[in-house]
Amino acid sequence: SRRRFATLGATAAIGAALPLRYARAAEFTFKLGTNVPETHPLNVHARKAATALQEATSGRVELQLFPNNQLGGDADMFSQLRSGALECFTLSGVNVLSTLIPSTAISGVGFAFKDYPTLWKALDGRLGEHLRGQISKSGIIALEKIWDNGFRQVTTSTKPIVTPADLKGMKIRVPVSALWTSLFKSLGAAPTGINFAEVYSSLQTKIVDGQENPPAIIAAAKIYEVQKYCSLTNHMWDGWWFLINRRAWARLTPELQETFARVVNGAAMAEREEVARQNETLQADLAAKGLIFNTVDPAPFREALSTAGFYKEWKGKFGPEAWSILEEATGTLA
Ligand code: X2X
Repeated sequence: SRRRFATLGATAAIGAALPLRYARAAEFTFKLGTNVPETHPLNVHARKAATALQEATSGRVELQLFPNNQLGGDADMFSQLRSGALECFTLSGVNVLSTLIPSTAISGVGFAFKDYPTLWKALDGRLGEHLRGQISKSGIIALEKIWDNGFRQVTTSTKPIVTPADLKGMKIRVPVSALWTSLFKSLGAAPTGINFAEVYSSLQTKIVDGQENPPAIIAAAKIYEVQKYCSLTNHMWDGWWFLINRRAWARLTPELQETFARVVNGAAMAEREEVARQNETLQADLAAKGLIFNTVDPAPFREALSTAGFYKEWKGKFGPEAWSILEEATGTLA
């Protein structure tokens, strides 16, 4: 429903809250929830997308950003997205999305992607297409370009992780996800599923001794304040799908849908560049803040996963079709 403010001159408060050129309420207001702090490139580029979208639609479409779990944790935001209370949510396919659609976790298989070129080729290609198809079957729209979170590294308050033996029995936080839990159990650790909103406090109060995330998150969420070591395990890559409630999406005209997708996918591409930059430069900053880094040989970790039957189990769960699409990009995983 299109709301016009004929007496805009008299409604100074409303007019003042909007840029002058768009001095009327937007026709479509979409809220976007994210689970990471304001300063993370995900939010920086989502804000840029909001401005670009307003310009590209002459103010007809407004994207309102709610970063840092302001609308609730991952599980809360996901149920709001499904009910339509929240129009947009950036969510990893390996995170709570996989509690509804188990197949979306396949991009998080341990040590699957060796580098960024390999993974963008897969996620912007056949694997991404396959995953968006699965998401769409559940009545949720996923835009084409996945946003970068990054290659994940283990941080702890107790000791550096050099070999799988160092993870033995370690209480480590993972997102709420069967694949993530299985990965760390297979490596001998004692993982606990916790939404990102509670990660800082659970590290601070020592509910867990460690967690795993890329440098851009360790910096934005100030995880270095409550952790001492960062071991460069690169054990998996993760990203965020830009998800949209199907009924909200259907309210946009095809032209507005096209503009929305173009602007948001463009912002995702810019975010990828920024995250890649940060993940290269942040180590020095974080080291200066006291985090102690060590490099890790991935071979014994991959071997431990094979020995524990991790690849065999997940190949069975995802099924031969999805697994072959993954291995088309990564080479044989065993
Ligand atoms: O929950 C996490 O650790 C985070 C922020 O990286 C994800 O969204 C998967």
